[in-house]
Amino acid sequence: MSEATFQMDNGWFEFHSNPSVPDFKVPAGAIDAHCHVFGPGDVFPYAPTRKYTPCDASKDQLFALRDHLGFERSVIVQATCHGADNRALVDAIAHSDGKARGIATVSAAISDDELLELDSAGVRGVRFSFVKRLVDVLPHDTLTEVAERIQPLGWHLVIYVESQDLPDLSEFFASLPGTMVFDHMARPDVMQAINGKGFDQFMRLLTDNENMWTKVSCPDRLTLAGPPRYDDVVPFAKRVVEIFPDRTLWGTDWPHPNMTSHMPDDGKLVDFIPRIAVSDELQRKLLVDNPMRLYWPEEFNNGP
Ligand code: 0GY
Repeated sequence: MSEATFQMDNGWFEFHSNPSVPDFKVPAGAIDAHCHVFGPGDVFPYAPTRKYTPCDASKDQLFALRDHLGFERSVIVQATCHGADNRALVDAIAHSDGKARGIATVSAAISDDELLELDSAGVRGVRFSFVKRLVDVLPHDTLTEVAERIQPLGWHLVIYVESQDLPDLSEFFASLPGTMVFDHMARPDVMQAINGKGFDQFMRLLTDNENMWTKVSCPDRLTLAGPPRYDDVVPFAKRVVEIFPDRTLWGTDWPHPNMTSHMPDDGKLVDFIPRIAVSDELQRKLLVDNPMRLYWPEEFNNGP
């Protein structure tokens, strides 16, 4: 156990202390497929290579929010502030009573035994971030090697990229093996037309590559119109859900690292869901079936 103490960054926005109860009641078995744990830093130190120091956001706080919002399970995504040290993530999964699975960050030097250990711990994929303010991006051949090594485990890739970088990276993404899930619709510029070049490129990528999925998460990061309704993000996310109903996931993104405009009320984020997935069937696919297929396939294949 570390004695390290960490001071969150100046001006860091802490997560909402009292989120509302959503009006939208999520379907039974709903999964928050994008959330994080931060530290606590004195137990699970933040990485020396990190680009930001957050407030602590513990597994117990995450599980309390999950229950408050009505979700049954969580997919915890390794945040860049923990680098490739997945101990906080593994600890959270271990204390979740089987209700959490994880996406790790690994270095190219990870051994096969360590990958197997992560698999036993409940990890089901690896995240590659291409967002330069968050990470020093690894060379493509290194990433390809990692992507190939996780295939025998049945894992998938989670990709964090911003839309302006898609033209340069699309070909590389298409060359990677296995299922991959884009975070936050690859962060479209919602000021641009929904039929414009930027979003169209992302939609074409998904059309052309049936192994590609996306999270329709984070209206709070994409909006200019602002909370609580995030009206300007609705058409983008709704279109994705309607065109790719079997390849979409949704997540809170709690505790919302690096927000600068506002801190979302998590209950209001849940109320965004029925505006982008407008039928019971679309909601069930988005919140239950799709994440079950990726993260708990052994249960999903056996039927409910
Ligand atoms: C997100 C978004 C961000 C941060 C991270 O791992 C991370 O540090 O993902 C961000 O700053 O946009 O999905 O949590």
